[in-house]
Amino acid sequence: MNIDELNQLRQVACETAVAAGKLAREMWSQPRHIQQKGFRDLVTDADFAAQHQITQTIRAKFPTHGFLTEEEDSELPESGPVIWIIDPIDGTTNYSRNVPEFCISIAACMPQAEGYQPLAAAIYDPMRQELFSAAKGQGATLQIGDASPRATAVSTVDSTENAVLALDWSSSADKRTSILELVAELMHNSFTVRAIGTAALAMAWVAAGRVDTYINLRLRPWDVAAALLLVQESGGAVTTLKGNPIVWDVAGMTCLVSNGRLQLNI
Ligand code: 2AM
Ligand code: CA
Repeated sequence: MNIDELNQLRQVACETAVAAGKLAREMWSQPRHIQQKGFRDLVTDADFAAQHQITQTIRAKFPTHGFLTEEEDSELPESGPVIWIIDPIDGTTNYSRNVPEFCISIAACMPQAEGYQPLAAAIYDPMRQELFSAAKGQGATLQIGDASPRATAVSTVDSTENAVLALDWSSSADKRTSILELVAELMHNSFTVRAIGTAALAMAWVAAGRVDTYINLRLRPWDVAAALLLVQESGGAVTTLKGNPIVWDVAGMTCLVSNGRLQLNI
């Protein structure tokens, strides 16, 4: 894929993420219709509305492309030369309770034998009007409001004792136990530990050097795809806890996101 094609994917990812963010923000102050779709797993009417708006816009521009979306939609084609991996609202628990930490995550990916290669990505935080975006080999940027986009870079922190570590708890009991065991150790060795509630935005913050690491033991592809490219294009790495390449799996993926300089020894 040439640079013009990559930039076109990035542009569409950005436009659709910002438009969906505006919709989510408009719906923010209205009463939410909230459903429980799984154990400790919520979906709201805003998730469905944002996803529908995003997928309709992308389908009109790229009729041959496929989709992998968090919210089920049997009308969407699953295969194509490019797969759009979309989380219409990442941080739904926060959103449903009016905690202003959530984002829209959109990635255009090349399907591979095992998993996906993100080509272009956008993550939009509508409460702060922060647009993170990247294209493969072209770097990553953060645009705040109407200001010019600026290149993002991971932090230079290279010792655990100075590191701000971000994480999320996961919904399952066994993953929470594992995270608690990790935190029991890291809490004493690190500067501090934050739980964010939106994996995609926390990973974008690693890309922007705001936090040094993010750990999650059960992420889905739509939580990871866009942020993976942002982190890589900002000089960081997304691996398993042991530092191996991540294993794409819709059932759940373990991810250690870091600035590439820290050795956590976990
Ligand atoms: P979501 O808000 O889009 O559902 C916070 O714990 C992070 O984990 C969020 O990014 C959230 O995404 C994700 N998450 C929530 N429930 C999950 C589940 N059952 N499996 C995997 N990830 C989940
Ligand atoms: Ca979601």
